[in-house]
Amino acid sequence: MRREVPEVSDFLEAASGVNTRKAPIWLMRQAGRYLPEFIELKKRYGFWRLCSEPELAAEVTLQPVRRFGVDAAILFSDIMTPVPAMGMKIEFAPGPVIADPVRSLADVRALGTPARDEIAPFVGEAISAIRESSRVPLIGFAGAPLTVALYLVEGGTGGERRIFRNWLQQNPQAAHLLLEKLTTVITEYLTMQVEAGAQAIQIFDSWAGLLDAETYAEFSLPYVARILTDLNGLGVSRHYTAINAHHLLRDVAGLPADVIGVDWRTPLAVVKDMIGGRTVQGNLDPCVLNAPLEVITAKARHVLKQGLGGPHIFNLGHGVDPDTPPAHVLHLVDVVHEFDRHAGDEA
Ligand code: 1CP
Repeated sequence: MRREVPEVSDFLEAASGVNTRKAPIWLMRQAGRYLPEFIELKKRYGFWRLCSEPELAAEVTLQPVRRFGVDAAILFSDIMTPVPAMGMKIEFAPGPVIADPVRSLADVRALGTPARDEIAPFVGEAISAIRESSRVPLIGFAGAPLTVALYLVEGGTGGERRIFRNWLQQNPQAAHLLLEKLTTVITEYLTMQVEAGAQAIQIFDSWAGLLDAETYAEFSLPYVARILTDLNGLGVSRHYTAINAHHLLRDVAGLPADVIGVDWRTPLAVVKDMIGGRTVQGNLDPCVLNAPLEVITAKARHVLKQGLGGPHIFNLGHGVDPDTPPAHVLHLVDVVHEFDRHAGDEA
């Protein structure tokens, strides 16, 4: 069940704007919860040890590469990994839980902005270990400031996130200070990942779509733009994905990212028209992976056709669901690899 890593990377080519013959594929949340080999390790060590022990994080990162032959690995970690060094206690059950959430201006002022090498040094060690043991291109990642802030303020997962939306409206000064601090820490954290060997950087703005366009333009857009601008010149592709963000697309398209990811609601053809030759990433509905194989084939080919005429990195429209059969993921990878984008049909 072990697959080889190809010599020439379609992923790195497509991420740098080349209209490759094959669409490279990686999947958001490709390591983890639906893979039996992950579930076994998690039972033995617990989620946080898998993130914080470099050898374990490296092993989990490479599991989907070996099993499926995906074209890139994404570091096994979480968007909340930089938060403990800022002075917040966090647990996972399984989503992030914060017993003492951030609420007042004083709470925000008390948060630290640790130096680059103090944020999560074990992540840099995991990245070095992965680069030493595999040729597969490695994606580092972070949450967007807004999305990380949501967990810090809500304190837990679930519900309609009204605590956070109320908080933004009631405490704009505290909100901007929190987002400032997160922007500083996330920029340093991502720079550290690149210095350690990450070859691309993915920013997840999973909760951007909660906001109307005006509120997004105030509380997320400028902070993401600053991170992307500061990472320019590091020689890696910068990927940004906002979820449920069809109504924000004009702003998202204007961001200085090299690769724009979208969820399954937005047709790739629409995005391509807005991003002027840059690379599009996405966007099969993760639920399709629970359908019979012939449905997966047809729907994946539909996404592939939508991506023609410019650089495309195939992905899901959000993370792999926990109940996804691994055999269906393997089938998807094969369907994507068999599609000849220059012929517009199967190779
Ligand atoms: O290969 C991979 O992609 C796995 C590495 C990874 C990544 C990229 C994990 C492991 N988490 C993430 C990013 C992440 N974490 C995001 C952005 C992407 C997305 O929207 O899916 C978000 C929003 C989180 C927050 C988070 N952490 C959640 C979601 C909570 C919610 O609000 O619904 C959860 C469940 C976690 C814990 C977590 N992170 C990762 C795993 C495998 C798990 C589950 C832990 C377990 O199995 O107990």
